[in-house]
Amino acid sequence: GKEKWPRGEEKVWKDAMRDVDTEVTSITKSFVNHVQTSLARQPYNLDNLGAYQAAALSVRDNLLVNWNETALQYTRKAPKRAYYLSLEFLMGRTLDNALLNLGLKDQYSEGVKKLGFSVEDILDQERDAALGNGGLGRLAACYLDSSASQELPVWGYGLRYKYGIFQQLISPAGDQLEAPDPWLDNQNPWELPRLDVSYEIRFYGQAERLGDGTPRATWSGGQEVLAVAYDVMIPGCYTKTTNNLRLWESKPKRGFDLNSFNAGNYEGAVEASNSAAAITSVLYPNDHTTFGKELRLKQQYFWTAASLADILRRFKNIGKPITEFPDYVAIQLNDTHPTLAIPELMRILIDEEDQPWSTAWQIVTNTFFYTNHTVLPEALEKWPVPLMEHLLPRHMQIIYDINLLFLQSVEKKFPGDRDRLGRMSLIEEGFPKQVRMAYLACIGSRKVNGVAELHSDLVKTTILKDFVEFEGISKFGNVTNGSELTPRRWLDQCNPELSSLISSTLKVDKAVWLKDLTRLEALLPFTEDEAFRKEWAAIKQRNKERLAHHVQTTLGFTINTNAMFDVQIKRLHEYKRQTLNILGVIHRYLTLKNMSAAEKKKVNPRVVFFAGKAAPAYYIAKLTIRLIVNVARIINEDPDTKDLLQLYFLPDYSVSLAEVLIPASDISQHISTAGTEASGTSNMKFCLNGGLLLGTVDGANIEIAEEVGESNVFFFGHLTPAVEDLRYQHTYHPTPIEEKCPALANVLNQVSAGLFGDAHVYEPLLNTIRQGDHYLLSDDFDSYIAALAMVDEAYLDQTEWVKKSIRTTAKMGKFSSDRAINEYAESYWNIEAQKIA
Ligand code: 7GP
Repeated sequence: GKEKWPRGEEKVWKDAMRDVDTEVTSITKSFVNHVQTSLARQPYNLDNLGAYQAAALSVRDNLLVNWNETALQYTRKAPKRAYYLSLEFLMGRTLDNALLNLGLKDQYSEGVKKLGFSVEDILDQERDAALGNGGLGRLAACYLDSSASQELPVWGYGLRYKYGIFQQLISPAGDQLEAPDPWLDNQNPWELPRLDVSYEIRFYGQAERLGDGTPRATWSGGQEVLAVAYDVMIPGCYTKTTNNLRLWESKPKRGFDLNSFNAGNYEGAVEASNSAAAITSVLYPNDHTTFGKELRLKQQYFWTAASLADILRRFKNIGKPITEFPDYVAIQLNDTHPTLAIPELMRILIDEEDQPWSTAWQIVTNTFFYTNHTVLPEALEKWPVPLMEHLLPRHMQIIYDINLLFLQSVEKKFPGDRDRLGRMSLIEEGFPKQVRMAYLACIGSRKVNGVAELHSDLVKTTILKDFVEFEGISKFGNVTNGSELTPRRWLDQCNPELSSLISSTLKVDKAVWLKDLTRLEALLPFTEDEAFRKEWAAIKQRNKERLAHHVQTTLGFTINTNAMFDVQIKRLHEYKRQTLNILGVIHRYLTLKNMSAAEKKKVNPRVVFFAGKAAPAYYIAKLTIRLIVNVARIINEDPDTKDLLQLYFLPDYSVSLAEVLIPASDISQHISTAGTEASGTSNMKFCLNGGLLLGTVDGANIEIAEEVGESNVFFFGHLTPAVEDLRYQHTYHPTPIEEKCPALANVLNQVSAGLFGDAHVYEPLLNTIRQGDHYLLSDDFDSYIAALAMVDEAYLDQTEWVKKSIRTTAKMGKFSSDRAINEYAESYWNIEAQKIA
């Protein structure tokens, strides 16, 4: 609304089309050209949104050339390729990333400036592509970036949801409200509709075995839906390689159902067409829980079937026999969501390609790879057999066949062990019976991995223990998520000042160290260089001011930038223990309230930030948000404490918000109950940006501490092996919290008494701790408070703190997604880099 235009000078706009070509003038020329032709708008009369669109279209032209060249060379050389099947890709914004990867950011900044725009304002117009919930989806996005940067022939396959993750609003009472995210409302310049690439996908209908001595069957009738491809270009960093992410959209097969139409049932016909379009309408906003909704299963099959059909068509173009499929194709299953690809490939090989069962199974088990992302029992996918039989009758037959042969081989190895057969069956007994997707993914894959050392060990010793005993340990591996940290986005892009300081200090071009993060180790000697430390600290300070400015302009709060910035940003979940953090904040508040003025003088001010979404049906997680918001309301207004303690819940956490928060953090919290966070990935991003880590001995925290040294992280809490015993104690020999942890009891009682309003509202949340305390808050509270005190203490010595910060960044080499993707490429997929000339 406040924008002023026309912008720039009319003469400059006119001259733009006539200037002799230099790098910058060819940019302005292409920009002005897109304004006039693609956008059909008048030049010299354009708002920031229009400018963003013109810039995006112009950058897209650059990408398209590389994208076509990459595709052409892959087709010509026909190397083995890998396909990353993920129901979520949390891409965030594209323009800035594309500019940096192309090495054109400075030229574009100059070009748009000539026309009267600031590149920052333009970049800010882009809406996040938020087709994901959290870690799993962001990891997929980072892996695509790294694959392209490492010149690896990898494509992503996902769904083109009309609505991404919901927009989070906070009501006056502090409740999370969910609004739809119509991210495609302003045309998306980054996708290319491929109306020529489409497949017919069947649901329901009848499956009949031929009964001719072959395993073949027919599948007919039911509903047929069209899958149409939309392609998204994935540029590599400082390379021509530009890979592809193919997203499927569902459409009715023929506008609408002709049969109903002929029968005069117009409404029925429109309904059928709506139900086809509904398949890709919305991303399910739950992570770590399964719901058993038919539409979700439809999404999973629709996407895996379309992707496999596409992969198969490409393979067939090479002209090799189908038995060589695994020599040309590796398919990575991002958790169990795409597991139906296993019975679907069996169906194609048997029913359509007429392969014998054993050949088909041989092909399948050499093609797929399965990554597990959580050991939480409520997140292990299961589908009711009756639903599967109804929606996918042929696949259910195949799953039964797989199970029969599988259990026969288990019986052979462990004769008479009925318990074991029951435990390992793909079908869980009960009402209804359910298909255990993790087991199907495991036996249908060539290799299985977890995402950090501890997590991979837990996979092997808990949820897949029987499978390790049966199939042998060598099938089970680990690829630590160095991943989620794309060195480009999560340093160069979100923290440009730190990036330039590193380049000038190391005397190495960023094109080099951004692609070899281990080079950061050369920063270590500079911990002793006072001038360097000063500059390092000054950059952190400016990043804090940038965040404060962002909060001021978007929310109207004034933040004390002389305070320590303490950040916890992630999905709201009991296992991630945001509740522990907020109870710790209350504890600090109560302690400050009891201090004398003299004591307060010694206290270092702290600002605590939270951000994150809760699944809409996750009542306890939503109560935690409400508590945070209401505690903030009280303490930020309290004259006794407000200079020393501030608390903010920043609504609508997103990739873009993370890009502002992460570089500004002094300390970040990763405080899951030991053994519950598979890896965590923001922990690495904070550390890369010189933020220190306060955490439990869990997930990738452990490996981060191994790299940076335990003296540079703040660890607390019980260790994984103790968790089971502690839970047993809670259940069978509960000790009242008053006795076990008086400090925590006091905090809980203050909340119950209504210190933050709504006395009764928080009881269900508090009761999760008072009764059962599954996530062990009462066991870890005291050591948590002690760790927070150690952080305070350490922060007082700013020289040593900055040294820790530098050391932390310097030792993050291992956690590059480039390293992770190379491990997948070499040890799993067996694919090689392809130089695109
Ligand atoms: C997450 C894990 O919780 C997190 O620890 C890990 O870093 C991340 O995956 C990437 O590996 N899991 C999910 O986001 C998720 O939805 C359920 O898991 C399938």
